[in-house]
This record gives sequence, structure tokens and C-alpha cells, in this order.
Amino acid sequence: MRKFSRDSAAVVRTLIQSVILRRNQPSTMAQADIALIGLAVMGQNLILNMNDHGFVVCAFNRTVSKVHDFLNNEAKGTKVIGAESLEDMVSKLKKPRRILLLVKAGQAVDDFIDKLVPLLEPGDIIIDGGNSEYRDTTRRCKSLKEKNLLFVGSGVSGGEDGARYGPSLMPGGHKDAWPHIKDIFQSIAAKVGTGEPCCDWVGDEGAGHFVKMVHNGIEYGDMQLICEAYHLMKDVLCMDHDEMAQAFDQWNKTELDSFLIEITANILKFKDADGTHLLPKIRDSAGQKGTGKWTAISALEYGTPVTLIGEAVFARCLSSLKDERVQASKSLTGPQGVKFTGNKAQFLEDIRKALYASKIISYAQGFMLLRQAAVEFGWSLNYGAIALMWRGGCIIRSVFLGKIKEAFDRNSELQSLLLDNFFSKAVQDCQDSWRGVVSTGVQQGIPMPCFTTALSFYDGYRHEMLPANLLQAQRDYFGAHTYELLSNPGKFNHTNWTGHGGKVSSSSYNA
Ligand code: NBP
Repeated sequence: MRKFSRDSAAVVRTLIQSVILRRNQPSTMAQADIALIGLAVMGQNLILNMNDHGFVVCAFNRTVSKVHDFLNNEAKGTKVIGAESLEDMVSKLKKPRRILLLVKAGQAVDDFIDKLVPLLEPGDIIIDGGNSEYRDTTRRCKSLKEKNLLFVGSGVSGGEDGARYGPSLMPGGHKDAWPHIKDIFQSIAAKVGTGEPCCDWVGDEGAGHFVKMVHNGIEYGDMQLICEAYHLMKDVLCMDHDEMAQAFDQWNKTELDSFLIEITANILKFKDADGTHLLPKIRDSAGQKGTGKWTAISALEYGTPVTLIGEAVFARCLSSLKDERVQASKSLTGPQGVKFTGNKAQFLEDIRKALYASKIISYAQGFMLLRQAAVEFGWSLNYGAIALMWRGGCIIRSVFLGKIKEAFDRNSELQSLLLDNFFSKAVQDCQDSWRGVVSTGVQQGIPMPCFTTALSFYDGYRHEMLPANLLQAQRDYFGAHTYELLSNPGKFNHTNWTGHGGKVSSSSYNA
């Protein structure tokens, strides 16, 4: 009897769900402008965003009951329709069919592609809006091209709120798809200035996901820089939470005006239910999901000195060794009794300038990596458009990105942001403060991996002569790796440094 009741309840539930599904269906088939697969936080919010902009979206999910739940709750009263199966979903789409995947990156994307391919026709479009690795996107793009299907890998940034009200979108892949998705993408994207969308075509193959990856790496750098400024305020200037919050609020009215500075002020102000600040109670062990690491790995792979993002990733790794650090703190000492005796207001302004200069270095490095990827993969990247895509909607959104856009508008082939007059002058203006902060911080034993690596990069980049002449001599001394002379670059020489080495040299190549 009990079993019969449970089964009956299940039947009734399915019937009710089917009625809900049908209620949201248009009377004729092939009505939806686009389908979206993946009804988690990003997918649901993007659907509602598309609905707000007048597009009819067909929703689907691996666990189909979530389609019913969505139509009955968040999507109730909208034009969103649902599908019971992939076949059902495909039958409801206008041609060329546009299908946007917002599922867990990796195998789930390949599994859906495999199931979709037999259901689609030449010219149909599959878009992956998840955080996929760019090489996977290139592979998928190539394999679907052979089947006459158009594949797009799009970076989507801005989290839940961005997805709902205007994300930054970075689409790349098969360019023939762009005219068919441009209207939807640019309509739902964040807008800046006079309504310019934070979305444009990025480039071929995995270019969109590569740009998203670098965006995330830059986000790691921005966050770590802010943490270092906080550390200096807290432990050198001994500021309390309200003073620090005020400083960040103030900074948000300067060149540093950005989402991350804004939320930092809010976080510093935030009080727990017990009326005390929450921030000092949070365990200082940072997590990460991998995109910063991927950026650093790409930088190593393509020989680009993206040192700041690398240090930001390692800073998270070091923070996560909490138990080991607690032990070390009991036996390892730092500078003793060094107290800050300077002008506090001046030093606070110096920290702001050190942060600004370091941020310029980080973005200069990030764009260097994009340039190198463009060379490696033969992509034609529009750097100004990329800066505009990041200008709004995403986590690194800032006024600063508008300045980067202007720099690339002045010179689309700009080799480095540091060679643009605006940025070189900005760094020049901050330089004394930056050096002062780094040396004071070092004297006081404050770890500042990103402030210091940024300054080292700047000093390295501006030096005509680095000590790599000695390095080359060492390599030739012990391994006959050869060296070039300043007077004759391109010709490789070997010297018998010890008098007992042979004449044979190693081959010359760079790994
Ligand atoms: P999740 O990353 O949590 O993915 C949930 C979706 O993936 C559900 O639809 C789930 O179906 C489906 N899925 C999973 Br999990 N494993 C699957 C499998 N093996 N086969 C088929 N489907 C599978 O959702 P999200 O946080 O909305 O993110 C979606 C994508 O967007 C991810 O790639 C994410 O990295 C990216 N992204 C997220 C954010 C963010 O702020 N959350 C921001 C930017 C980009 P089910 O319901 O049947 O389990």
C-alpha cells in the first residue's frame, strides 16, 4: 500500500511537471532563438537576461527535473520554454540553431557535443560558455568544423550578478558564427560609456577562452595587490578596519576606481552578528580553482615574463600552508622592534601609488602574454576591444581599463603598455612612492610578492643591459651552450674557458 502511494505520488508529480512544461510552450514548434543547456547559477541567470532582452530561450539540463523546477519558479511568467530531451530541444530551435552550453568544464562539454552532433545540421552553432581550457576549445572547434558545425568558446565573466544583468563576454572560435550570435551576445552583455557592449569577437579557435583565462589571471594579481596594501596598512600603519575601509573608499575615487577596490571597502566595514568585524576572523588560507595557475603555466610555456600573476598564484599556495606557517612563526624571526616613524598620511598615499604602478605592470604583462599567444597561434587579437570587454561586467572592471583601451586606440600595435605615454608617465609619477613602500615593507618584514616582483620587472624591462651576459658565459663554460656577441647578434660562439674543454658546442635553441 505504501509503495503504491509513493508511485502514485511520483506519477502525479510528473503529470504536474509536464503541464507546467506545456504551459510554457508556444503553440508552434521552432520558436526559440537559442537553447541553453545547464541550469545552474550561470545558466539560469543568462537565460533570464536573454529573456529580458526579448529572446526566446529553450532551457535544458542533464537532470531534466531542474527544467521543470526552473520553469515553475525563476522563469515563471517569462517567455522561456523548456525541453524534455535534446531531440525535443533541437526541434524547438530556429535555424541556424544556436545552443549555448553552461555546464561544468571538461568531459561534460564533450559529452553534450557528442550527443548534439547527430541532431544538428550544417551551419548550426554550439557555444561553450563555461570555463573551458583554451586548448580544448581549439580541439572542439577543429573537430566540429570538419562536421560543418560552427563552434564558439566564449569566456563569461561577472559571476551570478553579471550573468543576470550584464556579463563581460569574450567569444572566439569559428568566425562564421559571429553574425548569428552577435545580437544576442551584445544585447545581454554589460554596457559602458555611451552604451558600448562589453562583448566583441575575440579571435579564432580558443582565443575567447584564452582571453578569459588571462582575465582570471589578472584578477588573481589585482586581488593579491589589494591584499598586500591591506597588510601594509594593518601592520605598518596599524590602521583599524574603519580607517582602512575609509582609505579604500577614498581610493575608489582615484585612478584605482574599480569593483575590487569597492568590495574591499565593503568587506572591511562588514560586521558579524556579534557586532565585531568579520574579516579578521576569516582563516587566512586562500583557495583557487585553477585559471590563475593556467595563466602562469601559459606564461612559462610561451616564455613571457608574467611574473605578477605567477607570484599571485604562489602567494595563494603559501597562504594555504597555514599549519606549517603557524609552526614556523614560533621559531623563525623577522626584523625586531622596527616601528614606522614617518608621516602616516604620506605613506598611505605611497601605498596607493605602489598599488597603481604595480597594477600597470600586471596589465602590461597580461597583454604581453596575449600578444605572444597571438603569435603562437596566428590569432589576430584586437587588444583595445579586449580592454573594453573587461571594462564592465566582470570582476576586474575598472576605470583603468578605459585608459588601456585609449592606449590601444592611440596605437593598435602597441608593444607594451609601458611604452604608451600615459602609462609611462603614470609609472614615473608613482616611482618614488613605490620604491619607498617596497623598501619600508622589506625593512619591516612584510611579504609583498606582487609589489616587489612588479618593481623588479619594471627595473628589468627598463635596463638596456642585464647581467644575462654572465649567465650566457656560465652556460657556455659548463655546457658549451654558446653565446652571441653584442657586436654580432645571431652568430653563436663557443669559448674553451678552461683550456681543457673540447671544441664541440651544444646546439643553439631556446626552450
Ligand atoms: P556548475 O559548474 O556547477 O555546473 C553545473 C551544470 O553542469 C549543471 O547543469 C550540471 O547538470 C552540469 N553537469 C555536471 Br556538474 N556534470 C555533468 C556531466 N558529467 N554531464 C553533463 N552535465 C553535467 O555551474 P555554474 O557555476 O553555473 O557554471 C557553469 C559553467 O560556467 C562552468 O564551466 C563554470 O566554470 C563557468 N563559470 C562559472 C562562474 C560562476 O561564477 N559560477 C562564472 C563564470 C564561468 P546537473 O544539474 O544534471 O548536475
